[in-house]
Amino acid sequence: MAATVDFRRRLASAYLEYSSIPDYLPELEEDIPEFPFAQDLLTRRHLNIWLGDGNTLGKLHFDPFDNFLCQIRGKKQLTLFDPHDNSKMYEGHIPEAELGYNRVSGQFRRKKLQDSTAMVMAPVDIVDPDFERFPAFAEARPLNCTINEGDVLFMPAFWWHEVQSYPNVTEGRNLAVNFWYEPFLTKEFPCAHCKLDVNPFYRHLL
Ligand SMILES: O=C(O)CCC(=O)C(=O)O
Repeated sequence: MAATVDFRRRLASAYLEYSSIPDYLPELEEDIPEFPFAQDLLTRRHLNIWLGDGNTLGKLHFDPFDNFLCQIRGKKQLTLFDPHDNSKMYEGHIPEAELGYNRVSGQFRRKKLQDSTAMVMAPVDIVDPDFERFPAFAEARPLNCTINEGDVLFMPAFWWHEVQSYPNVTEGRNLAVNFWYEPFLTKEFPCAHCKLDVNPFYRHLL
């Protein structure tokens, strides 16, 4: 569970994100069958739930898994960048912070920094990029995509994505699940300058 603060819109949201359904909500798993074409081809590593009030912003990052992101309630607008643009993205391993909320002041304060490097983030604000600090980003080409209820987006591993969620109008929530698979194209990780290649795990398919 994460508390996401969207400073741009001055909203604080509770967001159940990156949460493993088999670990935390196993009773749901039988309602979420895998896509047959993927089941026969790819090896599933995670099945995650993403549940919030729909006012959350997932900052620019990538994950080392092939991803089927399935939108169930609300919608998500994604900005995507090809991993071949990596030299323009200023890849960094920005530790996530644990925040404490002060009810009296209504302020969040940083309690500690996590030491995980699982999250690979770009420091660039894609809405208002600072081209003096990040000049190469001017050459990166974004792809924009919206997924609505019932849509599934296939996002190959290492594709950069920033995700703005919006609530479903009648229920005021955003719900998605995603299947993360062992990636078909992979690279050393974390390694900003390494190139993608066929994952030896799948060489038998070639
Ligand atoms: O929906 C979000 O807030 C982020 C989703 C995401 O990062 C993912 O599917 O890998």
